Amino acid sequence: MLATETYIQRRLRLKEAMGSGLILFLGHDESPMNYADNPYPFRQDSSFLYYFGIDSPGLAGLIDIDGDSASLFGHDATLGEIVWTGPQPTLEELGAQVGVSECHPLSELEVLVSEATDSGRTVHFLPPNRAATILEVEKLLKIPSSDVRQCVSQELIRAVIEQRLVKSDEEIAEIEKALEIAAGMHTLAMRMSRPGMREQEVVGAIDGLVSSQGSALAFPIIFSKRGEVLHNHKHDNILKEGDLVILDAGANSLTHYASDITRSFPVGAPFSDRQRQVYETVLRAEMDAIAAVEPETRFEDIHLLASRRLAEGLQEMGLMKGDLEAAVAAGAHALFFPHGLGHMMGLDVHDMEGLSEDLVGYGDEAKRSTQFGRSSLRLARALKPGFVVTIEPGLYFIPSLIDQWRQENRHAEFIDYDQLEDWKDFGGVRIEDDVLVTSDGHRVLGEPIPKEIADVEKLSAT
Ligand SMILES: [Mn+2]
Repeated sequence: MLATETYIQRRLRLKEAMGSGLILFLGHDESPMNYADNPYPFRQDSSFLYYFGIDSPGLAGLIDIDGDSASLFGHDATLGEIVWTGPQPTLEELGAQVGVSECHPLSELEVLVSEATDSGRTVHFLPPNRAATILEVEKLLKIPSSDVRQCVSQELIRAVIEQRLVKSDEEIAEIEKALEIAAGMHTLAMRMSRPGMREQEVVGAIDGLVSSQGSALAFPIIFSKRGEVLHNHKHDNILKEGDLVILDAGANSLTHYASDITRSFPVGAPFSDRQRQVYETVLRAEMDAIAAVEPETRFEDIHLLASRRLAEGLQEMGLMKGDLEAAVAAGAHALFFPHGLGHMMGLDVHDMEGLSEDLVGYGDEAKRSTQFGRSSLRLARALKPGFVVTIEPGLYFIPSLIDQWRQENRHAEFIDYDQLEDWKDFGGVRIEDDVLVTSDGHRVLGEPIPKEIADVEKLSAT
């Protein structure tokens, strides 16, 4: 948990940003895997965590904008529950940790919310991420579950996004703790990956490292020699000498701030010439994109800069041709780079994507492109000090996409399809770091994790 004063100040700022009414934050409940007593690992709702900080199920928070108060709703463990769980802090004790003194049973929330709506007051709430929360809103606010998503408070969504976008020093320190765990995950994978191993062995070891530190994964691990499958969650390949693998993995700090790092490395051998060419191109794009991070620069422009660097490398490899500026504008490079350069990061690895990907990444100042590749860009807006973003260019050789484009002769003036035939078994390379926008530029967060070829080979190819 962060400092008590942090939660008090966050609620105060939110209250000041809002007009009137009540703000309702519903925490998550346990979610059953197969029956109620066998739940998935608990994950609190991120906005509840941000304003009320308590990492336990069965809670709700209410901020009275006009009445100048914040209350916590939940229940004290019964003796019957304590037999199974051991002694638990009381609701009052939990509230005190986050500066809330008004603590009530959950049943009183329903009464308070009913009274408020009956007297014409607005009850603001955020888009629920879970079906169970939608049903809770239905019960509390008497809104049919099918209408809940249409009734969320746009004013609240905007105010929360505005506030959570800018990270404090306390939050940056948490993200760097999460990065320390990620560094361990990546160096462990580089050290242990050997020919003859199944990918899952490496995944299991990384997972164990995270768990042994009392932490959890920020998102499911991507570890594969089939790096061209962007969100590849299968780990059933056997590693062979000279395979190039992608590891995209991050952990949470104990307060649930995320890290998100990608490295690509060869198994049991130095980079081959071809791997080196692709890797150096991606690394150059990544480093140039990081160098361009500063306040007021539009992230979409950095995406385009990275895209140009990738296209230049592809031209050197004989895979792209013609006017590269025009090729990137037309989206031809997206055959090899079909995703966006990065995203916001914070309490969620794609920060606040559950509130609105467009409002977080584009706001009112940018509009999402419909072009293949560029349409997947999650973040386009101008950067501000305190933003934490990922920079994660990649190059991929996706056989089915190559075949389809070749058949359509798509962007044939920019792509040498004959040369490309020979690359269809390459896989992919991605390199990703987490970057803080500072008042005069940027800072790559966390201790450096090897990414220069010599350093990667030192760890992985021995
Ligand atoms: Mn990422």
